[in-house]
Amino acid sequence: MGPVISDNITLENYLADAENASPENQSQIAQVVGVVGKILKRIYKSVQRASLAGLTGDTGAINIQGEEVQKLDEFANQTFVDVFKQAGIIGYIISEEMNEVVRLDCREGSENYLLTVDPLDGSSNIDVNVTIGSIFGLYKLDNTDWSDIREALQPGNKLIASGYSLYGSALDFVFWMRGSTVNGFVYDIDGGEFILAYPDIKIPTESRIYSVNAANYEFWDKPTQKVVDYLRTGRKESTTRYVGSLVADFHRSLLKGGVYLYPAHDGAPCGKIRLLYEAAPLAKLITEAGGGATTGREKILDIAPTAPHQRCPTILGSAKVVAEIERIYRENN
Ligand code: AFP
Repeated sequence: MGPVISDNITLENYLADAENASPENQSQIAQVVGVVGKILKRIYKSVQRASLAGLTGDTGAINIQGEEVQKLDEFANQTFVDVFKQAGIIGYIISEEMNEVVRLDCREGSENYLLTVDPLDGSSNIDVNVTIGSIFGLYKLDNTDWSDIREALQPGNKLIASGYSLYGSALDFVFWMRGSTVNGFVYDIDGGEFILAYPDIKIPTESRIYSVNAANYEFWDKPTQKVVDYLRTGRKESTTRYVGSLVADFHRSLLKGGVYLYPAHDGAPCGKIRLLYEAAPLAKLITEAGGGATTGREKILDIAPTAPHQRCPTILGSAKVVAEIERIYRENN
């Protein structure tokens, strides 16, 4: 799928149109997406200057996931929190980089909105100038009458918007909001605006490309090994692409077709990908684009989260390939 450039459709125009078409439903969602767009521009600027501005390398801290916190992780996380604090349009933000959900002061009527964020996905690629990105999901909670966030978390099929950015050779912003299709915007550095370049994205239903860290092969269970054997040798002209940044592998799969897998393995019984910050938002987006999203054994969008930082085996991709993978799991369990 190639870009279709339209100078007229900026992100701002697109969101204004969405609000006008359905003011009651869309207004809040469009505003949140607009603020996310602003944040992405800020993070992109810092990513571009990271090695000159002392923003590469780790902070010395270990996050709740047990991973080293990179300086850019921290910067990106703080940017999301600070900008949304100022915007006053969501009640809560929860991030891969924070232990606890953060309650934000907001205007009346916004209290129920919860934003989930992976502020910088693929952080191990920061220092080597390989594509990284941010992922977000937006929920409207049923109520705010809870003492522990775990009581309020919802499955991915309740998302009302989700998307991701790519900080690569360009800044891309791809998202879906309730009532709309999946659209991709590219940042025009000269004009300082996001321009619609990939309208109404639909993922090809078939593809020979698969993305998986095959070094884990011997640690996978038998059904997973069978799945990857099938992807590798069971189809003609199959080929592997693996960047090691979910956003980058996901984006290629979305535009060209393909499948991304991060299965469970010995030592990581739920895999590595975080349900709330990565798997669910991308599962929702790819499903809206006509693709599939599964753990192999259940639909990612049906998983009711029991903890903010929980992980799930993650398979995202072209519908026919994902259906075939589900069949292999079913028949080999
Ligand atoms: P980081 O953001 O901690 O680098 O994790 C990235 C990630 O969750 C995902 O973006 C990659 O697809 C996956 O990890 C790569 O993991 P492996 O290095 O185990 O293949």
